[in-house]
Amino acid sequence: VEASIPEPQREAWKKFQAKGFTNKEEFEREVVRHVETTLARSMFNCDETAAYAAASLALRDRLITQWNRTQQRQTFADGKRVYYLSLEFLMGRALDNAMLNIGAKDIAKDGLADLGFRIEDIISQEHDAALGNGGLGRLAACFLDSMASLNIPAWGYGLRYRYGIFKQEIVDGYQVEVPDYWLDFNPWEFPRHDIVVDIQFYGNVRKYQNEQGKNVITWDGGEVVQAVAYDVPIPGYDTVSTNNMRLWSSKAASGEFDFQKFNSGDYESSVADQQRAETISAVLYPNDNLDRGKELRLKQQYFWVAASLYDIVRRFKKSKRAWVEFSDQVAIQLNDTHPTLAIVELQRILIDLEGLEWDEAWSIVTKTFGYTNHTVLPEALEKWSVPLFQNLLPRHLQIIYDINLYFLQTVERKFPKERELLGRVSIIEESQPKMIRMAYLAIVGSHKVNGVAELHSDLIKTTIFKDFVRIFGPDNFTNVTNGITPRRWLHQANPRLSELIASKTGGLDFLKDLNILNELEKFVDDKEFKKEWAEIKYANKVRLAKHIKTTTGVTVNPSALFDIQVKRIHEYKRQQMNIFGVIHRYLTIKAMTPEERKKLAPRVSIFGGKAAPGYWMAKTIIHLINQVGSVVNNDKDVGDLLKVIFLEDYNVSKAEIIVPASDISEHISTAGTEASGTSNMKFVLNGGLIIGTCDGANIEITREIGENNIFLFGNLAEDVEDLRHAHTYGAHNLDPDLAKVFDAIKANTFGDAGSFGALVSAIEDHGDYYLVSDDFHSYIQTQALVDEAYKDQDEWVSKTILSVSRMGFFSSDRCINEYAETIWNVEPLVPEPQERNG
Ligand code: CR1
Repeated sequence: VEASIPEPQREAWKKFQAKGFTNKEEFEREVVRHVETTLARSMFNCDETAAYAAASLALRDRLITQWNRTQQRQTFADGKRVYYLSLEFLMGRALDNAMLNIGAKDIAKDGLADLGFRIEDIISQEHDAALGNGGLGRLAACFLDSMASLNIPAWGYGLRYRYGIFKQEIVDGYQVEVPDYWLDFNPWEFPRHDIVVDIQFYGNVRKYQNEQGKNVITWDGGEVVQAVAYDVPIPGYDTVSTNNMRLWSSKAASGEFDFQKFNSGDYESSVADQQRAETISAVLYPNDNLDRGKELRLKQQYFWVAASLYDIVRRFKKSKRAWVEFSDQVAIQLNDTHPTLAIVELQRILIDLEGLEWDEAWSIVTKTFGYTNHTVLPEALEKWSVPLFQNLLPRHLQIIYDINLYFLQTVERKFPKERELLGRVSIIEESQPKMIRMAYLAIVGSHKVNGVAELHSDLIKTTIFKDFVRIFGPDNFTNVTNGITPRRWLHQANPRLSELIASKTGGLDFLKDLNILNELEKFVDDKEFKKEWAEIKYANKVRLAKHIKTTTGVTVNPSALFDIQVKRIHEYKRQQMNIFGVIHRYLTIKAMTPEERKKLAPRVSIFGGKAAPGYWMAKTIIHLINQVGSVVNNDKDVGDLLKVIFLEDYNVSKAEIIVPASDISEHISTAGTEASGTSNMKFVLNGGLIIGTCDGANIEITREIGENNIFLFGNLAEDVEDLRHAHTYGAHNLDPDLAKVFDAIKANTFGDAGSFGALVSAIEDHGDYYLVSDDFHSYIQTQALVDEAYKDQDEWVSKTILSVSRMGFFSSDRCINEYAETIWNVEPLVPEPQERNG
C-alpha cells in the first residue's frame, strides 16, 4: 500500500511541519504543554519526575524532526550504510546527551529554572538504559555517538531487553541482585508496531526438485515468534545527523495464537505460549567475558540477527540494485561473535530464498561482514553444541557444515601436507558433543577481523587465530584501538574541566577534534591554570565524597588520595590483588608509631562493580572488600589514613560521578588478559593518573602520555605462559608480603577466614593462574611510588595536565574513522548547511 501523501496535498504538510522549540520561551511552552496534556498533570502536581518527563518529551520533539530528516536524506542519497550488530548497548542516560548534542542545553537549563527546577535534578531523574554488561556494551554506545557525530549513515541493531543488567544491592557485605525493570517510562523509544518480522525456530528441512528441475530447499514447521521494532534516536554532536538504534522485542505471532487450544477452553496454555515468546527478549544475560551456552541465549541471538537481516535486506531490495552491489551498500560489523549467525542467515537468504548460487552468495557475504574480537579468554569464546543447534536451527546447521566443507577444502589445497591443521581450524570441534566454534565461523565469513588494542590484536594473531593468519594472510587481520566519546566522558561528566579547557583552547571544538587538547601542554607550568585545574579535581572529589556519605554512611576526606577501581568483578581484572594490597597497607599502618603515621599520605580505596550472579569467586571478592572496609573504617588507629569503600550498583551514570574524582585508578589485569579496557582512557582524560600492568590499551596510553606519567608494574604478557608453567611444575614461592596478608585473613581479622578460603587457596594451592603473587611485590612497590609522587602536588598536577593534553588519540571519533576507512569503506553524509540551521 502506498503510504506517501500525493503531491497536491503536500503543501499543507509542509505548512504544518513539526518544528519543536527554537528558544527558551518556546521550550517552556512545550514543557508546560507536555505536563498538562501528555502527562495530564498541572503546576500543582508537577514533581521532578514529571518535569523530567515533560522536558524529555519537549527535547524529543526536536530530535525527531532531525531524525526523520536524516533518515530521508540517507534514503535519498542511497549510499552505503553501516549496521552495527551488538547484543549490548550500555547507553546510560539520554536526556543530558540529547540536550548537549542538539545544542539546546542552555535553553533547557534557563527554561527549567524559570519553571522552578534545577537542570541537574531533572537529569538525575532518568533511569539508566543499562542493556549491557561492561566495556563491550559501553563501547557500542560510544560508537553510536561517534558515528552520528561524524555524519556516518549507521544503524545500531540490538535487543530490547525488558530487564537490563541487574541492580546490585549490598546486604551484610554480600551482593544481592535485583531485577532492573527500566521500561516504566521511556520517552526515548518509538514502538514501530508496523515493523514486525516473523522469526522461525525448530521445524524441518526438506530438499526436492521443483517443476523446472531445480533443487529447492525449504525450512518449515516449528515455531514462529514475532520481532517488533523499537527505534531510539541517536543524535550526533553539533550536527543535525541523527542515526537510529533499532531494538527488537519478541511477542507471539498473531497467527500462531493457538485457537485450537483457545476454543477447547485451554486459555491458560495459549497465554503460556504467548509468554514463552516474550521470554526471548526478556532479559540480558548478566555475564561479562563468559559463555554459558544456554539455549535461550542462542534463541536471542538468532531472533535478533534474523530480524535485523530481514530489515537490512528489505531496505536493500527497495533500491532495486543487483545482488552483486549488496556489499557496496551494506557493511555489517559483528560486535564479538554474538551476531555471527548473521553470516549464515545472509547466506541462507541468498541461496534458499533469492535463488543465488552458493559461490556468488558467499562472495557477497564475506565482503559484507567485519568481525571484532574482544577477548582471548578461553571461557569467553562462544561455542554451541551441535545437537542443541540442530534442533533449533536445522537449516542453519546444514549451511554451517557446507561453509566448513568448502573452507577445509581450500585449506587442504593450500596446505596439503598438514593433516592436523584441518582439525585445528575446523568450524566444527570434534568433541563429545560436537561444538560449533563461533569465532572461527566469524573469521571465515568476514573480510576483516580486528582486535581492540595493539597488544590484543597482536595476541590474537599469534595465539588463538594463528592458523587463520596463515590461511587468509595477515591483511585480513588488523587493529583498531578502542576509544571513548569525549562528549559524555569529558563534557557531561566533568563540565567544569570542559569549561576550563574551552576557555584556553578557543571554545568547545576539542569535543569534535580531541587532538586540540595538545594546546593545554603550554599551561603545565602556568600557576593560575594549575590552581584552577586542581580546584576542579578537588570539587569533583567533594562531589564523590558526598555520594559516598549518602550511600554508605562513611565520611571520607576529599584531600586524601582517591584510589579507584571500578569495573566488572573478575579474577583476571584482579580486584583481589587490590584488596590484598589494601590489607597490606592496613597491616603496615597498624605496625607504625604515631610519628611514622603522620608522614603517611591518607588514602581512600574505592571499589565498584558487579559480579555475574553465578560467579562465586567474584562474589567472594566483593564480600572480602566489604569486610575489610568494616574493619578498617572503624579502626581508631587508622582514622583518615585509610578508608575502604565499596560503591553499590556501579553503572554508567555513577561512572560519570566517579571517573572525574580519581587521583589514581587501577587497571591491573594479568598481562595479556584485558583486551583493551576503556575506563583507563576515561580516567586519564579526566585528570587522573593510572596504576596498571602492561596490558590492553594501557600500553598505548603510555606511548601517548609518556612513561613518566603512568605507574606501570608487573610481569609482561610474553612471560605469563612460562610463569604459569613454573607454578604447575615447580615450587610456587608465595610473596612474603602476600603471605602476611594471608596470615591476617586466616587469623579471622576480617571475619570468618573460612569465607575467604577459596580466594587464598586459588593462589596458594591452585597454581595462581592470574599471577597475583608474582606481581604482588611490584604492585606494592609501585603503590609506594604513587604515595611519594602524590606528596609533590605541584608535580602531580603537571603530570595530569600533560596526560590530558596527550589523550586525543583515544577519542572514539578517531576509532570510528579507522573503521570507516579500513573496514567499512563508507563515507560521511554531511547535511546541507540550510538543514543544519533547522
Ligand atoms: C574486554 O574485556 C574491552 C571491551 C571492549 C571486553 C575489554 O578489555 O575494553 O571488551 N571484552 O572492547 C568482552 O566483553 C566478550 O568480550
